[in-house]
Amino acid sequence: MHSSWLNRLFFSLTLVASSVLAPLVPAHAATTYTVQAGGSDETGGIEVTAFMPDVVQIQPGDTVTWNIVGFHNVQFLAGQPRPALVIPDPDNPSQLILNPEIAFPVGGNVFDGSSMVNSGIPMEEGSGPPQPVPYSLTFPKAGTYAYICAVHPEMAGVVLVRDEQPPMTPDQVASAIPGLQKDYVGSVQAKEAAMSNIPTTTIMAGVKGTKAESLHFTPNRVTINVGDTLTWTVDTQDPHTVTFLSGGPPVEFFLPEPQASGPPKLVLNPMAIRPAGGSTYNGTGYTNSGFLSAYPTAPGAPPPNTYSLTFTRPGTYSYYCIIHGPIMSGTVVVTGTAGAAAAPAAPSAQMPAAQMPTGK
Ligand SMILES: [Cu+2]
Repeated sequence: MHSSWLNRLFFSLTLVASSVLAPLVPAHAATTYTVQAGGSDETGGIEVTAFMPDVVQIQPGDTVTWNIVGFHNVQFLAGQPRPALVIPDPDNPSQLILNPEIAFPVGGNVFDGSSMVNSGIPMEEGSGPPQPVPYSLTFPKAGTYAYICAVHPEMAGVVLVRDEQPPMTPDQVASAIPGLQKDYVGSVQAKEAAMSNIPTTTIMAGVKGTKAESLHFTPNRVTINVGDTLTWTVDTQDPHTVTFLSGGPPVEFFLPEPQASGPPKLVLNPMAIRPAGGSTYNGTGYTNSGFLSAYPTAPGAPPPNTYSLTFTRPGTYSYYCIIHGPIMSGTVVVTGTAGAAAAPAAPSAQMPAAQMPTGK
């Protein structure tokens, strides 16, 4: 009796309140739109470097959920400069670390344009295609909000927050994603197919298509003669290494250093990023290109985007990229007679210091 009377009072107050407030409140229920950040083929060997779709229009109060697929972040800079992906460790400038401002979350789950927010990078280990990791932001105010993936220089998006009805419903936005991903992955597959069966001494470390790139060496297997030199070239947004372990153990790219508080420091393993083993290879010893990138890693220096190695002994040699792991592997078959080639150059030659990444 008592409670039903209260209920009725509450109900009528609600009616009054809603009729008074109605003209002030946007005429829609808060809605969530899903955008995919990055993507993959079914093997994990081709990564999409796009937000799909890269422009989404919503209304004030709506939420965007990004499903982050792979090594990407979602970062709204809010007027701050773009952060460098790799920086000198403030506590020990002789080592390089993954910038914690990119690697780990910053800010909450509401973005009004006033200060930077960042999803952080999902750090999932494992083989096979990456699994989606969601990140959500609610946008209370109308505006035009640009954002980036701080890992991939060409990966950017915009959230348009407008009072009027958006042109696409959340379902329409979601249903556009598979087609975009297929097109971007397909652009890489077509390029790889065209490059695969051509005899060559030049190998692409990653093949760059339209808003996607491979984690493959292409051609993946080459046959050369003793004394020949192979050259690897990088033009992708991702950096790579060309690394011959010669039967040694795999090398970690990150050496996490636990901190007194907060997330670990992600130190770049010097063994991964520095060249080793010289300019010739006889099938033994740790031989590494060091950090290869299409982008300069030191002010005024050219990008460290090529690596050459001369093969001095017949055999079948496998190599891989330390940054991307076993999915990015290749094979060199060297034919001929040992000793038939000219004497190899001194194996102690070092790559120039300008090729070391500094995060600048
Ligand atoms: Cu990215």
